[in-house]
Amino acid sequence: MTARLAVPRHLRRRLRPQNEEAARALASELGLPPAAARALAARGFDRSGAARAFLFPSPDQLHDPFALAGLPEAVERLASTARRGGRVVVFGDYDCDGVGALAILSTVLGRLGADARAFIPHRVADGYGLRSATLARAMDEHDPEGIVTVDCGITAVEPVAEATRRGAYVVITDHHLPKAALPDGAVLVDPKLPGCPYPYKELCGAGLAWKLAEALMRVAGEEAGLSPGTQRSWLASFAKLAALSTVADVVPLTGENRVLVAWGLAGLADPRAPGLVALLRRAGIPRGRGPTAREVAFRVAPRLNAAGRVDHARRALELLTTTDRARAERLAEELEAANEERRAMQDRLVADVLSRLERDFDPGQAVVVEAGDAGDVWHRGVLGLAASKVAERVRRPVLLFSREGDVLSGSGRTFGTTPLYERVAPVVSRFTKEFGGHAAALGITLPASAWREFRERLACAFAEARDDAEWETEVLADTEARPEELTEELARALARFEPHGPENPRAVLRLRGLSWDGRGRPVGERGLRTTFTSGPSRLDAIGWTLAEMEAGDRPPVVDVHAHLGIDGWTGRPTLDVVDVSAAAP
Ligand SMILES: [Mn+2]
Repeated sequence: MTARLAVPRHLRRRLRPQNEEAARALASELGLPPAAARALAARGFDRSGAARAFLFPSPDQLHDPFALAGLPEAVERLASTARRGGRVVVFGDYDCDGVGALAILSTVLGRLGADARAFIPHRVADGYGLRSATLARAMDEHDPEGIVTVDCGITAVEPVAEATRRGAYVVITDHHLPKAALPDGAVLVDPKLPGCPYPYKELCGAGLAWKLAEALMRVAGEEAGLSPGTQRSWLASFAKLAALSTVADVVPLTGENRVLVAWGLAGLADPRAPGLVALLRRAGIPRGRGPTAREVAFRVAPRLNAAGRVDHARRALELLTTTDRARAERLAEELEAANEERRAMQDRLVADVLSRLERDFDPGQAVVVEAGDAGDVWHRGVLGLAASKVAERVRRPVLLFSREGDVLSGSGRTFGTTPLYERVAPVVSRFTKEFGGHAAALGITLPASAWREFRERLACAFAEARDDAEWETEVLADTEARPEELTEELARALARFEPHGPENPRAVLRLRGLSWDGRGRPVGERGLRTTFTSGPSRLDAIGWTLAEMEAGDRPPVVDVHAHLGIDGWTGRPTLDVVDVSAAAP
């Protein structure tokens, strides 16, 4: 690591506003340890009904799918095709969300009698989304009476017009932000459409496909010979797929998303489908329990995503839908190899970008924008992954572009809270219409001739809007706890806050004025197992980066921010340290 890239980290420590009165009521009404009740109240679950629903997520909390604008018409169209055994193309996306959504919707349409054909664009050859050329190919290949999209299409004005001109009906189901111009002549289902009364806006593509599947079952399941029990068991299997996709798509794990994920992950304790069995085994998830959201994010989803990154995502879709054990094993093995290849590609690109930045990164710059020639190193399939790795390293938003002929394809990832799309859109819209994304990530296709001017203007725009507070790391404590409160019972109550993800992080407790002798046993590369004390209390702790603090710099009296868990080895409540600092006076 060179000095140039040693960008300092700024920490901001904050305690969520506390609501003692609500916390006391929750503790007594729900029989919770007071610290858990304080954390819940501080997160806004300050009434017992809401708190109970949060602690015990269950499918009966899901909203009525028919509240989604456009959904009743979508169901009518698709159910009518299914009844007649008509053919429909389910058009998806090559990432884990798109593939999960395709698996759900093509399976349910097939069960209801349709001739459902899944179609996935190729990441590099076709590019993202419902494009005219890709859609034309799908129609030529399958000659369907209708097309239903999942996880894409809400901005595809021209392609939809072409498809309807060719006589197909089009149903768009998407969760991305619509632009001002909406596709005409199609049934549109997207919770983010202006005026859609649906109470929850954060579903991912597969979550939305699950809602559509539920509605289709309700309308057409019985005539297709599916008993209510069979329908429920199908929906439970689809929840497993929706859970993987929801975690993979990094959408907020709040409300309905969290309900689907909790249900699906619990269901994965008994995966049943041969593809899921093989996939979970390869990902090292022990049999008999479902994976955690974290395990899905780091071990399961990357394997599903790898297919589309290095080759074609259809292998991931086949894995999720096959009923053949031997085939499932074979596909899981292929995805394993694809994932290894993806990792190597990503490492090569990150190394290339970092070596450039070691030469000319200037801490004064507010964004990193780099391009390279497509090929082994600047492979389009890993631009986004590499951008987020580089962003973590230099603590700046990063955009990486791959040059192929006269076209640049790029992928951007933000750092901290910089609203990436908002910063980039006004600049990029001068050069191309082909871009989309949100606060955290975006994709851009640009004429190569625009590169220099684009890069300069973007650097200016970021410099003008620069706000270093966006790049600070916030340690947000849910509540302050006293050492004697750190019991097994509290650890169990806090475990009910799972599954964790964006907007529902693991609870953080703040402990003040603990004594520390600074000693401990090293764990892994940078970790330390240690003990804090407070009067008679001894608090076991593990800090995964704690050994980075030199032994001589360890203060004798500290404030600690930490999660509370049960240690797998000792079976005792143990602090999982987030941050240790000299005690505030
Ligand atoms: Mn998605």
